[in-house]
Amino acid sequence: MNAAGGLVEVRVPDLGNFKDVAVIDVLVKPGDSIALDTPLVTLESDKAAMDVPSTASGVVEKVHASKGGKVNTGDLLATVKADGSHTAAPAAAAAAAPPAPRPEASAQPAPPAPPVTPPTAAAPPPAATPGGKLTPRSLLGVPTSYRSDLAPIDEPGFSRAHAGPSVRQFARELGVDLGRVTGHGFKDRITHDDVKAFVKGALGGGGGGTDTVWPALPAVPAVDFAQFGPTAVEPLSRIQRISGPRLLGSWVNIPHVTQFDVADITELEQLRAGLKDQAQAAGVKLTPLAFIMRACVKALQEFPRFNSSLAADGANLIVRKYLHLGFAADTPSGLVVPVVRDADRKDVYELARHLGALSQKARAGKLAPADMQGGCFTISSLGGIGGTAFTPIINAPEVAILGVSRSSLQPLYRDGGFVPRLMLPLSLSYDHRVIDGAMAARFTTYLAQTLADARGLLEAVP
Ligand code: CAO
Repeated sequence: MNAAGGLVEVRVPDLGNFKDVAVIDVLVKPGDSIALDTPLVTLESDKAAMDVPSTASGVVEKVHASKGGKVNTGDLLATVKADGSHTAAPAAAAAAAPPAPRPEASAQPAPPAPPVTPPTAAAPPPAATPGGKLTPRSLLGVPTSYRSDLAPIDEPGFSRAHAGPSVRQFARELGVDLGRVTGHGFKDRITHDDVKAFVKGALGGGGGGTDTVWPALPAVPAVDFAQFGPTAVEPLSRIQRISGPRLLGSWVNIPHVTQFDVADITELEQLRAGLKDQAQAAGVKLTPLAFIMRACVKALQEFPRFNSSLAADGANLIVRKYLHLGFAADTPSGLVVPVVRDADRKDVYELARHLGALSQKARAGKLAPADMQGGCFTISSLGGIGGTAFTPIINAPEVAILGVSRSSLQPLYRDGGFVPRLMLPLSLSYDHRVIDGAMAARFTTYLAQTLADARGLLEAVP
């Protein structure tokens, strides 16, 4: 800053290593009367934002910076016709000894604050906000109410938003995309309260009676891949755009554990081979999945907790007395989960018939919403494709999902020697808040035994 004939030049303070910092807002115009410390412009680097305050009181003579432009240390931002009542120390002092990140409206300009790294869901939970409460879920480091409404930050939109540095930093800590927040401050500037209101809205009013608000997950950095080679943009399918946030919501909200097991289906496959043609003649494709469904029904009847959902209060379980089974279907437009209703009242043939009809409908893109609603437990079978195990994501609000991989002949040690047996890999992911490991192991053990008892699966359903 230089004073000449009552004119004070306000320049960009020492920005440390930051170069070409964006001017995201110009807060004054020529003719404005300003006080010492009135913010003149807002700068934002990829790490932080700051207001640059006036170093004199008086009237703005000229604004040299423009919104959307880039500046560096020492660049001229504005000329102020000083009234002589208040003038701050020359900026050279600040440049010689860069101050620590300043609170907003400090008299001393400072370099942008260090980056704020929002904690991840896996990190230890941060302290509750004033007046907030720590809930059991927060103690596990799980966001109290992470919703896809707090979408990843769109940087250009965030950068254009009309907000001061501390609000920008606050928004970053909470993972709020300022581009989606409506400002109610002076000249529609976004305030802290606007950000809080946005988060509360996104969390549906605070989620479970707590005011505690957790940061969203850190965004994956946006990369300009074109700098490394040619690229093409392919839009996600409509189904993928719908299922993506649901999968993410389930993945981040539910503590998943996957229990692996194998079932000896040698006899089942022998039995199925003998019945297949006859079933086909009757218009039913008798695949292993129909038998697996029947076995799952039996296991769910034996372990009703797997047919439950956590109540919204997080303190109770809702145990269903009906049994609709979902199965993941791979379709040209993406993953869908049709539901076989009242699976407990259907024998293997009926299950196979519904499975075939719903699969066909799914591939033709003809499933009605009702075909995909009301599921209690889901089976995801990749057995027709390949693989030995995987970790399926629970289809929330269900509490468990069974993954099935491709069966293969394995040597099994029996009666003093190895015998070839057809083994089916099972991968059961479960919600550890509802199901503990011992129960999951009992469930898969029971399921494996049920699958091994092929004839039992063919029994008529009462
Ligand atoms: N091991 C070995 N072979 C298996 C098998 C297994 N576990 N499961 C099925 N097969 C065989 C079947 O017997 C059939 O062989 P034949 O035609 O010789 O009888 C073949 O694989 C194909 O079966 P299918 O896939 O047509 O029928 P299905 O009833 O097993 O499965 C469906 C139906 C809709 C579940 C399946 O087609 C599908 O879409 N699977 C993918 C599910 C998926 O994407 N899951 C991942 C979700 S998470 O991203």
